[in-house]
Amino acid sequence: MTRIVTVGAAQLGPIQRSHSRAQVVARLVELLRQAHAMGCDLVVFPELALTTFFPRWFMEDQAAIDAFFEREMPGPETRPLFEEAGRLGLGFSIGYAELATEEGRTRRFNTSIIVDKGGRIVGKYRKIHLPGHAENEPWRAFQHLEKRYFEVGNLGWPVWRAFGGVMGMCICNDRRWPETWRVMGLQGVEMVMLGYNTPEHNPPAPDQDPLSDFHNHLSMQAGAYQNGTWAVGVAKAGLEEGCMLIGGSAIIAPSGEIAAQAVSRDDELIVARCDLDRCLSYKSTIFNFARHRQPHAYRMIVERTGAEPPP
Ligand code: ING
Repeated sequence: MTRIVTVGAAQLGPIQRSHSRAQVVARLVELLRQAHAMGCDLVVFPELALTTFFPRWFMEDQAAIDAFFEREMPGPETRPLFEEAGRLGLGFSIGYAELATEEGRTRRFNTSIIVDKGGRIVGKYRKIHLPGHAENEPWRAFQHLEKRYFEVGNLGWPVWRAFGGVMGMCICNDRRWPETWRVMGLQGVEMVMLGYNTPEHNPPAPDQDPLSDFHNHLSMQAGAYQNGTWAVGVAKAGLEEGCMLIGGSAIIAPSGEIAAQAVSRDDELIVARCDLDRCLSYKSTIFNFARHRQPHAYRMIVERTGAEPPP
């Protein structure tokens, strides 16, 4: 039996600060149309796909910051995306900055959703691993203030039955942490969708810059293989407000092999026919968690936050 989901990874080129949401949504709609022409069931868009990556700037005026957030999803400017997807019979996943009122207070998250072919939001995820820093660090060529502008996600890493399989999400820096993948692996995930905005240069660690693309694929290929799941990693890429973001969007099989990969740093759709039953070989043998894992030996992973070397 094969359960094929034809997936489009819709990589975005730069979104400049001057680009309106309407202009961006038009680009997303064009990518939906290309995906439909290629027979896709599902399209994955990047992290914070509606605006420029604003955490690169130190801002103190909350109204200026909140201009980058969505108060409703879909809202007036994003509804055309939902409508076109419905017309084309496509599901999609998209990342955006979420401004919500919960428990009587305003909350701000780096969020992604899964929308099914009927236009229903079937899943929401809020980014848990927030990289960077919370205070202005003017020594940097550009800031990375996700710890300032977003709260740590409060939804865990759920998975949902959709598109004939078990679907999950994570966002950008999450992909570098094996815990992210394993929590979804322990729920039987068969496809992890994720978007990223990854600068080529990381001011605190310039030695790693030449390996930015390698570390991107290493993280996703490892996560996919070690949990017997497909992975769809989608970049916002290119020179965005003077900051070069890596591309390298890829669709990765449960074997860890790259099934499709972007070759530009612009808007680019890549497509793969993903047979979800390819997960079974890994989940039933080498990564049969029930048969092989030894949680009693892993307690330190949950009980300890930072590394504590011996005296
Ligand atoms: N971006 C980066 C990522 O983890 C980062 C964080 C910045 C990593 C610079 C390395 C260098 O891919 C986000 N948005 O998490």
